[in-house]
Amino acid sequence: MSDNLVTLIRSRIADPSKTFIETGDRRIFTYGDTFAMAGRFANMLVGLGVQPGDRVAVQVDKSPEALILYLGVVAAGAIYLPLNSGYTLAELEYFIGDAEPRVFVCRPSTEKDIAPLAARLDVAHCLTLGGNGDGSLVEKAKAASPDFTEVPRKADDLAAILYTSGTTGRSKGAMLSHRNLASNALTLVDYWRFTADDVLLHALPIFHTHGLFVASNVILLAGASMIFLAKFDADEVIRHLPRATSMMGVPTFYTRLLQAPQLTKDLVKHVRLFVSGSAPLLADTHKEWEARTGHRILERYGMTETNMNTSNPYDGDRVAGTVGFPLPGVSLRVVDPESGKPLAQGEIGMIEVKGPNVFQGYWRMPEKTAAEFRPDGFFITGDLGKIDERGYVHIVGRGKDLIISGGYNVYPKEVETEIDAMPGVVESAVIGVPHPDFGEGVTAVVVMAKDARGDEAAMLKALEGRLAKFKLPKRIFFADDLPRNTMGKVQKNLLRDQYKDLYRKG
Ligand code: MCA
Ligand code: AMP
Repeated sequence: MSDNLVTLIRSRIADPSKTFIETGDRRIFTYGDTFAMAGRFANMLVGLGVQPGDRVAVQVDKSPEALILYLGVVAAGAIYLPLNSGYTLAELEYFIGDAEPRVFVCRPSTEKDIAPLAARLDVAHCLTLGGNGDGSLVEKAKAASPDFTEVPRKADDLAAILYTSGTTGRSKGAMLSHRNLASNALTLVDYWRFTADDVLLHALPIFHTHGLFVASNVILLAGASMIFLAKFDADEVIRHLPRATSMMGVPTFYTRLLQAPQLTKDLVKHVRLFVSGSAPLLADTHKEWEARTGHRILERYGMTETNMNTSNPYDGDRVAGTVGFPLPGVSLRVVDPESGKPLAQGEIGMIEVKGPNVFQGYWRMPEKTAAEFRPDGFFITGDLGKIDERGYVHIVGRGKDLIISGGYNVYPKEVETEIDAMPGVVESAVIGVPHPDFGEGVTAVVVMAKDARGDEAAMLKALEGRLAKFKLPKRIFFADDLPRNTMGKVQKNLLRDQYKDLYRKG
């Protein structure tokens, strides 16, 4: 029997006339339309020579067609490789070189830059897909048959690769199998009680785990519907909330919506579930949301490498400031980061997880993969936490040098490397400090050479072509030196403390 994820999805859809996606401007895609379009994409890709295991890289704007392309790629037995639409050409060069995709799908507007890059890096085909479903991909697919039988896949075969930034600066491709995706989404359908009657308000990007696997796979496996917005816009979300039964978002969604006077109990009376994740949700936001809407946000915890690990309960107490219990089938422990020895309940240590959700390793990086697993198969998350007396998991910090800004991860090393390469720069430290909108604001402290002068605006401009916008420091400061401990290591905690009120309102 085949374990192709798309075969599983198809087996759960009873009524092809049921709406899968409705866009903000009321374009409707039924499940029948969806499978027909996915079939055309799959046939076309096979016609282009795409073989099982080949990578199909995609950097496009959010649209129903883009999500259906994911199904087409996976149905064809290929590996779907979505890329943040904000990545610059310099960033793309690395991803293409590392993943060696056979096909690259880009926006019509970026084709003139990406097509030559793709050709230089031996990508066989560069196609386009626009936010309105325009472009050469859809044009070519029109000639293909909608009927396609999914290419048989084994449970451990890869369905997707998602790049996560690396602590050393180089991004790592997390390899996710059909089983990884199917098992986690099926668990979430049950745990969060999704049924075909649900309507999810989907305002997340679809190039990361949250919007692609958590939100979309859950809806597909429940045979439910979604209102699919091109991006998060508080007014648009408020316009559509009355028809939704659920929404998933990063904390910034919730803090922004709380600023809207229209957010009332009445507006959300149809909603049964609000989920938050990807970054810590402040307990204050949780409380304020309950006071305004009557809903306790359900917070869960996941990673690109593991999909979802824990969740607050659907029925029991959703405790603010915790990420709930390990999901069924997921083993979670807290250990001493150095020795790997399990710690007593209540003690703070490294969170490690094991289960069918945990990825297959980093693409072409066997040493990095080996370094992040214990011999008994537990994956070392890099998150610090504890388990309380009721079994709730608390995330109390990060062992890894990571900033999470509006739900996007930024590894300081990557930004520091770019800054350090600039003329006159001796060294830099990039930190995250509290930010009212993004949770953490990327901030750089730079030491210039004696005869050089630091210019914040010029540096930011120079970084723009190199790094995606969400990675850019919101501010750059100059200092005579960086604080170091006796081992010579930069004490980022002191810098974080020094700049902690930088973005505070008032
Ligand atoms: C946009 N900007 C940002 C961010 N987003 N800067 C820092 N952090 C960000 N996240 C920049 C824009 O380029 C712009 O720059 C300026 O900030 C203001 O943009 P704005 O219009 O306010 O932004 P937006 O377009 O409204 O986006 C904010 C957002 C978005 C809606 C919070 O970032 C978003 O959708 N985030 C969700 C990320 C996500 O899905 N994460 C899940 C990863 P300028 O003014 O210079 O043009 S998966 C994951 O983490 C794990 C697995 C998990 O557990 O889920
Ligand atoms: P990513 O690499 O984009 O997959 O981000 C995964 C990281 O996001 C985790 O390792 C955590 O540090 C963080 N994260 C995800 N969900 C939560 C949450 N609910 N609370 C705190 N941190 C979270």
